[in-house]
Amino acid sequence: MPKKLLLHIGGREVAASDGGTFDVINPATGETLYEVSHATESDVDAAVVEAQNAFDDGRWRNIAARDRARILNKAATLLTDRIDEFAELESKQVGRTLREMRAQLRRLPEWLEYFGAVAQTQEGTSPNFGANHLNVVRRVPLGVVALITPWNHPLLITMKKVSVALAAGNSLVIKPSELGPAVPMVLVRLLEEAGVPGGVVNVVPGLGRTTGKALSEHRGLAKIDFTGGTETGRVIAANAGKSLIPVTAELGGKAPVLIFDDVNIAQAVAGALFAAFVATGQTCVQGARILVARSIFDEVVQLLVKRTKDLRLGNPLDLDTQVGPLVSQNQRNIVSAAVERARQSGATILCGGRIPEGEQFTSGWFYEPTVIADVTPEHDLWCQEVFGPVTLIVPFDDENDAIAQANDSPFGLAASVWTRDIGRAIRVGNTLDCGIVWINDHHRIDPSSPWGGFKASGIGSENGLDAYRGYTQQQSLIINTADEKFDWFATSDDVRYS
Ligand code: TXE
Repeated sequence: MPKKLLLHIGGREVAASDGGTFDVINPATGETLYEVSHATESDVDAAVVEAQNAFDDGRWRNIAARDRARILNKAATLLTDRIDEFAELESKQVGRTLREMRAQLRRLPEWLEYFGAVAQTQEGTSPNFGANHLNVVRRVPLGVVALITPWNHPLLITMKKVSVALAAGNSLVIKPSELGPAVPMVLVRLLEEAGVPGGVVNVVPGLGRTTGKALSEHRGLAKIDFTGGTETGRVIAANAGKSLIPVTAELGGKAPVLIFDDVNIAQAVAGALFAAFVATGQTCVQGARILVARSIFDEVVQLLVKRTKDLRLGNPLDLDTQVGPLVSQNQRNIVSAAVERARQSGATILCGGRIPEGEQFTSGWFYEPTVIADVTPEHDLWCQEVFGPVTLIVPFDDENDAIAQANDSPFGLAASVWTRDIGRAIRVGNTLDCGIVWINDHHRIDPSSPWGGFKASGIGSENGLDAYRGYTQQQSLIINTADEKFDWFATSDDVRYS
């Protein structure tokens, strides 16, 4: 029997106002895991109203920063105690391997601790306004913020946004992905158990075209923070524009992995393999184009293909499994259609490129890890984000050619550069047109380190001090300290005019 999940509004669990539900399916088995209440437009409105009431009466934002931080630290401790349970839930609902989810979720308490510390160490400024005035500038929270999150790292991405939004004193309405709402919903209960007052964090699960649309069009919001596809990002940013509110958007990518000829080939290939296939390739920073110096190209191809064929595909709950299924039938259709188009337009499928055979794969959305050669800028696949276990491998002639190929993309989220030449690493890193560049590494993240894209990969960034600033606004208090009369329109001479 699927478990029931309700909306979370005003500190209470409630059914959708029209009784509607949707199902969450385990992508590895096809089993229905949850029957989730589907928030209607009026439920979304109720959630925004509750969040606004919580903001207006100051039940969270007026708590001293040190006490807010204590509550966030308590939530971090509660989360640490439940990592294994949450990792298993996460793995079942989106098919990410248990070994990945344990490793990822173990880090999440750091976000609560980091932003709690940031909130406590924030200080205002006092610009030099002049002799007769004292100017105090401080940062205040925004109000009700909408967090619209995807399915690929359900809890990590929710945590990145929730921790900073709460630390800054805002009230929240979260619309988790319809494919992975369970763990974000359990997180809310955990936050309230730690001491976040009811009404401060509200959750309205539902489909994007209904609940997500209603939330992003709601005129009671002070900000929208979105992670998802670029096309959805454009729609949401347009809605934010109509309300004249800021939007942070973390969107698609097609991250290049640049491998120069001075590397240790085994290490660089291990890095490229991780970049391409962690999360079954369903991450915005997936190493989707592996660019390799021509002199070592054949050797890298040979080893990469061997290592890719050796990856263990299977039940994500099995700790030996290295690659799980795709999140949904739709996502597998997108992946397999992209590979077919490439095949038909002359690309060479070096390995994978098909649905695996075998009893264990029949009821899930599995796809073989795939490496493709002979893809040029004329192919769709050069720029198109596949969001699956598919990577391209392409030779380059020299540093300039590598940079030109890497930057030839509408996206600009991330890249990695593999070389032992420190000068080259910095030179190339500085020239890449993207928000995150790893040198001899890929996909590393820290709550203190900005994470955001250039070009069609997004607006603004998560993590770090800038993210905190993005959840606050400046208020300038200008205090008259002069003991003199002021009357601009007075007719007598005994007053000061300026
Ligand atoms: O994302 P969507 P989907 C990319 C990836 C993937 C593609 C589509 O290429 O193949 O996006 O994936 C909500 N108004 N990424 O369909 O639709 C939706 O309910 C308001 C990259 O899953 O963007 C969910 O909560 N909200 C990515 C969230 O938006 C709407 C992660 C993301 O869903 C909405 C995921 C609307 N009109 C996919 N339509 C990354 N950057 O990591 C949908 N939503």
